[in-house]
Parts: sequence; C-alpha cells; structure tokens
Amino acid sequence: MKLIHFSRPARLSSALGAAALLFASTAFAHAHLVSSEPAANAEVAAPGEVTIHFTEPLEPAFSKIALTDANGKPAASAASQVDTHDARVMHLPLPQLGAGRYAVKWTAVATDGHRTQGDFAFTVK
Ligand SMILES: [Cu+2]
Repeated sequence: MKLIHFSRPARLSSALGAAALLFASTAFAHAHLVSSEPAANAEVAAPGEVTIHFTEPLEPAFSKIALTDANGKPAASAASQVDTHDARVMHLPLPQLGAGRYAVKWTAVATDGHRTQGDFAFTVK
C-alpha cells in the first residue's frame, strides 16, 4: 500500500516536471526576423515580392506583411502568405512598384501564440 501511495505523487510530479520543461522550451519561441528580401534600407530594382525569414514557424492565420508607399497608402494588392514548405518564411507578392520608398510592416505569431512585430523600409530605384 505504501508503495502505491508513494508512486502516485512521484508520477504526478514527473508529469508536472515534463510539462514545465515543455513550457520552458516553448515559452521563448517568439518569431524574430532573421533576414528579409529586400533587406532593410536596401535600394533595389522593383522586387517581385517581399520575403521575410523568421526564427520560428508562424501561424498562417495570424501572421502578415503589409506594404505602404511613401504616402502611407497600401502598395500591395495580394495578401501575404506563410510559405507552404517552410513555415518560418512569409511572402508578400507585389505588383510592379514605381520608384520610391516603401515601408514594410510585419506581424508574426509563433506556434506558441506569441506575437512579434516590426517594420523596415526599402527604396525602389
Ligand atoms: Cu513565445
């Protein structure tokens, strides 16, 4: 009887320990920007899309990229998409952009539900 009484709490605490470990390993899994094309502050020929690489896989339903022109007007007509082969990559297809400065605003929601966001600009020559 004593063995049973001891083994139950032991099993419970190891389950809690495993849950705590799991939480610890995912709690800081926020998606941060690794790199982008165009790169921040780059001066480029009109790009076909904006591509951003993140440190973590993204939740497609809640992650997005928006592009505005120098007047603050939306400059992309299509919606951004998380890459179907690599969820750490997000694309924003672009129409033919004229010369000027553009601002990229991204929102990334990692699979742990944590949201990160940021912005950068690039210039089309
Ligand atoms: Cu997180």
